[in-house]
Amino acid sequence: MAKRRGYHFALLVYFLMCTAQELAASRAGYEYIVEADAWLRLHIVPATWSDARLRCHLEGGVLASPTTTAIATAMSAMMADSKMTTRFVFIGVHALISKGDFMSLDGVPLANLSIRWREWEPNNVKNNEDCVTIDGAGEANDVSCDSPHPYFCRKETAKMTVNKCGTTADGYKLEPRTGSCYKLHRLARNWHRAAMACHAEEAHLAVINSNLESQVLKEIFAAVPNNVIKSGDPNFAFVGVWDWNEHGEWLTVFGESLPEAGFDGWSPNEPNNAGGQEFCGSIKRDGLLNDYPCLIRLPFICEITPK
Ligand code: MAN
Ligand code: CA
Repeated sequence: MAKRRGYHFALLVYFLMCTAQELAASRAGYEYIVEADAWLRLHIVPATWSDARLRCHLEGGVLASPTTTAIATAMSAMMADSKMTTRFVFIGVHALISKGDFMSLDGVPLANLSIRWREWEPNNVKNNEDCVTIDGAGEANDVSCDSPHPYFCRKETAKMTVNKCGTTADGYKLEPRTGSCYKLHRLARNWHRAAMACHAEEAHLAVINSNLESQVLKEIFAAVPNNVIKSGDPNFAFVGVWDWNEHGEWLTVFGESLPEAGFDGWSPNEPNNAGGQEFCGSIKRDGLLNDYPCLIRLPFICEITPK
């Protein structure tokens, strides 16, 4: 009898392990590569190498390189499974530090990577090929860093834990008064980069839908003193509204007008389009809206709205 119970227990454990594996197989666009104990994501929308590098970084990962044969094999398999129309995918290998000296982003030299060049490559066409793609066969080619290609990001298992805000990104806190999670980024970015950072964290630039939410953001901003804002004006934080047509027609990042969104509280004397270039939305430390130049860097607030 005891033996039978043991058998059933073993079956149960096996079943639970299988289920856990299934769940672990894919998360936030990443796939678990068992042999490498790492997570890979193939971004199929082409980007320049530096935008690709930034996107991976903002996701908490790195533009991936085939550092082992297990990773190289997984990359080929993912490319084969995808619906891409292009053949070449950026990896983290580059020669931007020293021309011709290809290395991964973590400094591993070419000789120690699992890379095979295509015939006649690398050839540094026009002396402008400092970045590297691989094709479905896993063969490498040096290409211009400025031409867009799909790309691979890699994240370590330790950074894949989903928190109660539903993201693997850290720093999000649930606010019971609105039911949303928020994060104030202290490293300043321009408005579009800020939006990109939020999306990389499965969030969006914060959208204020009520006086209460304006009050909540005011408190979140107040908790971050001026001297811990890195490189931007500490008196403003970007949020998810913009004057998309540059004619004073302010919309949220979800396309609603401010009255439709439920909050159009501008700070006194705003919007004033100071300097004629203020087409992106921020809040002041009073929690009220201010128009601000899109290209100047500010701290910013991301939000995850519960599903
Ligand atoms: C001042 C005001 C604001 C404006 C900022 C830009 O604070 O004129 O309206 O957005 O400067 O730095
Ligand atoms: Ca303004």
